[in-house]
Amino acid sequence: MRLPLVLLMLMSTISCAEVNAVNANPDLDRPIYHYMPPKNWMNDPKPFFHKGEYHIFHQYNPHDAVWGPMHWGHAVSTDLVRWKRLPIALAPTPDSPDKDGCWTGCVVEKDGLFHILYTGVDPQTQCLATSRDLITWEKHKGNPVIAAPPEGFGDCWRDPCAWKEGGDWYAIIGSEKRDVGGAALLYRSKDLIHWDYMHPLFIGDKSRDGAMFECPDFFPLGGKHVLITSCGRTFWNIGRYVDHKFVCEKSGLTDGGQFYAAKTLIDDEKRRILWGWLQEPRSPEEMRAAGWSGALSLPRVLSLRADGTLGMAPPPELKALRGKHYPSRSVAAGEAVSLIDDIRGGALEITARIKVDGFGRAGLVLRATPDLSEGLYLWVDAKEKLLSAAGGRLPDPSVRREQIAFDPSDGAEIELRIYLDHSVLEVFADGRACLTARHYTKRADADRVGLFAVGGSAKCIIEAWEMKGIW
Ligand code: DQQ
Repeated sequence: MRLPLVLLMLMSTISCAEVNAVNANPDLDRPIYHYMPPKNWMNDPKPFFHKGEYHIFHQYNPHDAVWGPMHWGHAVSTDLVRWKRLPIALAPTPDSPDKDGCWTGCVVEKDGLFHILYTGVDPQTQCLATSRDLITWEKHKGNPVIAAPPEGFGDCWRDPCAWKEGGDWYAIIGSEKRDVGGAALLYRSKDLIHWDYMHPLFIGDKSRDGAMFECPDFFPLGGKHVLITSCGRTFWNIGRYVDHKFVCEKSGLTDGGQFYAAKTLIDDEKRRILWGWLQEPRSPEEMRAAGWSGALSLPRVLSLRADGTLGMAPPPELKALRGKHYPSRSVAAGEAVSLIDDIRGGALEITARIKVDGFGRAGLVLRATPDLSEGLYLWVDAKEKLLSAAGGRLPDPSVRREQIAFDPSDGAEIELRIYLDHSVLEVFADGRACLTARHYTKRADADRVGLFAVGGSAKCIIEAWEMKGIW
């Protein structure tokens, strides 16, 4: 059953007045085309697709702009671009297994009923809630459905990810094998209520992908299987799924920057789409002063590349947000930053095709002030074989550097698809590496775009669009 929007707004903790107040807020750092709750804290998206609707559930603290007692916020989109905020789906229940928070999990449909499997705290246990309409959720009376971790694994075990296979349901739960690495523990069930522990689907290596797995996600892609895990950063692992075990063949980072706890859905076009939590490298005081923290990344359409690595691309739907067009032009970049006259703004999509000759460093500066005393630098370094972003000044914009391995190979043209949304920068490099950075400013004139090249020369073809807000 569908509820009218007005009714949803009334049921929600979010009022129209609050939404309007947010729209009128002149905050220079607040994104306008990335989904966020109107105020306070969000993290960890949990995507779910049903009958033409993209649902994003997410961790949400409705009381404060810092992490706290976790609720499940909820939003829906029919076009992957514009989101409608929906009422809170789950809130902690006093004197229950989730009294201290409803942590991350997943949403599945079984026999026409929707189920959320999630982690209740504290202690960490796995709980179930059901719904007929994805809006109103009822917690299972017998929670928790999985009360304790198996022997040999730590008490930190959370964030179930479930799927149907044959006639059975399977779920992995993120865990840790002390002194070894993260673990994805595999369970099986007939009814989503009674679960039997089987064995680890996969155990990682703590020197490579961290001591514990948070928010695991597991799915088929292009004839292989992908296991996404998060520990400090979010990793992809591609391999084979054999006898209910995952055999990893290749791994890498989904993003080198402020992007975490990524999870996916599959839509009716059979696209596997990934979203992550855009983190906020700000102090609690700064987050409280802003009144908000965290955003949903743009959707990333996944593919298996010919070299066996993970491909990530922005979906074509994002073009609906394009406004004023800055036509394609060729610019030669030199040691000094050259600001481009006409391309300006806090919300831009930019396509930059760069050819780096010699072992140089070449890139763009965004959110630059006219005097270049501030700016967010994004560059490819052919010698370091890195794609990096950092706020500050040239030649060493090193205040906080985000980076990811990226080999431009000498003389080749690379394509950077850049999405700037005030404090958010998301970059897709050649469809094979992604980088997210956050950059804050107090200057309204920090809206310029420029190009530079150091230690070599660079030719750049650049095209841009202003981006419209989604609210
Ligand atoms: N965030 C949740 C946990 C998860 C972590 C708590 C990852 O369930 O492991 O807010 O960001």
